[in-house]
Amino acid sequence: MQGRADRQATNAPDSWYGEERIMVPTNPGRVVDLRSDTVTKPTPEMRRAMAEAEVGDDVFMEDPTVARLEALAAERLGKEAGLFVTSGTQGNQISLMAHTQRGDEIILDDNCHIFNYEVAALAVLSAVQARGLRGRNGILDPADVRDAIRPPNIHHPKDSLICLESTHNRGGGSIYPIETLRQIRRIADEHGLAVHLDGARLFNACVASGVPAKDVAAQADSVTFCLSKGLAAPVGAVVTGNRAFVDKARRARKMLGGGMRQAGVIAAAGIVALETMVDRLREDHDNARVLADGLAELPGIKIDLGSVQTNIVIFDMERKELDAAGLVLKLAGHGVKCFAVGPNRIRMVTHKDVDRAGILYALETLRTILR
Ligand code: TLP
Repeated sequence: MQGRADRQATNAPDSWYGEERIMVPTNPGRVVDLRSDTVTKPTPEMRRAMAEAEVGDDVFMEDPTVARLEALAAERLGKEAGLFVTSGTQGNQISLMAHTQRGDEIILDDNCHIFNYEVAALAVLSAVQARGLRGRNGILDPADVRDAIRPPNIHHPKDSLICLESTHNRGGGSIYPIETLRQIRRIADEHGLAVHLDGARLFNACVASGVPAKDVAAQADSVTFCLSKGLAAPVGAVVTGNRAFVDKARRARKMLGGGMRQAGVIAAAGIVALETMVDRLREDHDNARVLADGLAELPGIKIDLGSVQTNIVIFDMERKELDAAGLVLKLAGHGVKCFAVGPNRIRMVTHKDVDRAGILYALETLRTILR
């Protein structure tokens, strides 16, 4: 049994389900890290750009590299302005703060990141109430959204915002169909609600679906996307929207201590990420497909192949003697890292630092364990 201090010191959960942060033995020989695309390391080009970045004080709005990244992000998404933030979580929470008033209600799917993995920040920072709906692989039915919007009444909270997520993390990397987004946008407009899109993996969705980022972003008032997931920058996300929204968001960022100074050093990597790393996400999707197809052939594993649309692979264990946490531990012993996301559910995420050989090794290891 490890002490609390030990567990906190690792700061890398081996499971999001049940007891967290128990160190697992890893095979020092070979490591295939499928825990998340957040583990990707910056490319040599990013490191060079960071070393050479022109910088200034970004709280004074004098950092030319940050300004360039924000303009590039806004342009890619067809929005008026962008704001460089420290993380996807910060981008989402700043957006909630900018869109809502204390006591409002926000509508979201109950499996989304904002509701499950942001430490209840919506309640703490924005003092809003969440109305969780059950989506299909995280994708909401527009009719459910319409039904959830409350008519004005002295007893009711005011519904002010709909939050969507694409690709959807706990939905297994699922993509919001553009027509569904359009329908939800129309419903929001009819009722005067804003729409925020958590597009942490927006470019995975765009590359896989062929729908341009601008078309997706047009369905939302604000969009956050991450630079430090599949795009492999070391830090950061960008929030985009119209100028008035971004002005509010900038104040909220400052309030949270997210006003950074010579942030061009990290923004430089974000520019390289946007300019060079988007198209290669296809490789991650192809690897996820190989992984999913291989998993489908293994005994005691249940996987919905149709749900694997991008770089996230979620599957269920159907064995009495081995639960998800047990399999995670066994895999880690062979250097294959992944997370349990439920008692019998495991998530694996493909990314640029795991190549096809790594995927085949992970499958071979699974085959050996489950034989
Ligand atoms: N997701 C992480 C964990 O926090 C769960 C991961 O490994 O997938 N929105 C979505 C849809 C996300 O998946 C994440 C990160 C975030 C927001 C937050 O991004 P960061 O980690 O930059 O705060």
